[in-house]
Amino acid sequence: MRHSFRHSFVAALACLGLVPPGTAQTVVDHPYDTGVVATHTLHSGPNTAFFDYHDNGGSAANYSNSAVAATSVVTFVAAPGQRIKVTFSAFQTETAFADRLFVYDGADTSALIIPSANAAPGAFSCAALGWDGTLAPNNAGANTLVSSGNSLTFAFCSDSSMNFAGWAARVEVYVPPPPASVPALNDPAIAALALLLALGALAALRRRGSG
Ligand SMILES: [Ca+2]
Repeated sequence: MRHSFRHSFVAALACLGLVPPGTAQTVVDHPYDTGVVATHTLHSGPNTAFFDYHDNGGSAANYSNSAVAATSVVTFVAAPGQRIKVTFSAFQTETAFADRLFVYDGADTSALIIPSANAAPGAFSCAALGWDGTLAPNNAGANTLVSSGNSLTFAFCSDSSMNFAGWAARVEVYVPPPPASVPALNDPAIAALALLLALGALAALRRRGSG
């Protein structure tokens, strides 16, 4: 009884759009200096599954100091032909000497970087083009990344002091928006065309009447 009530309650929330339609495959915490690229593959099909992706401290703790970008790497992969969307719900790293999340549009860190506007901030810092502060990585609207292919790679760098809450993001298969709909009749261009057609028809009727 209790279970069925809970099930109904969740279903009702889902109808209201308050909970996601899919279920997280698993929680992915960013690797910390493991030296091994962690690869996570999304199940095929939109909204069937997603990853909850966090910094190495998970959802509750700050990220660790002294993360080395070269050995703290994770790659997300979707089925061939699909793309990946990442939506950040939280993002906070140090800016003073910059702890940075790097994003690469491909299967490893040799892929094209999705750059921030950040330059390298100093001797104790991480490299340029990584994302820091409270501006979450994005290339498709605020807080949102979309890959051009079927994989996306993240690397994280932090210096030896000062750490913050890090990030929380959802990683899922990208669902492209539907193609543009038929233009509405109130579209000015369509209205002008309709007017021209009507005038033409009127002129033809007049010619027929006078001929
Ligand atoms: Ca730091």
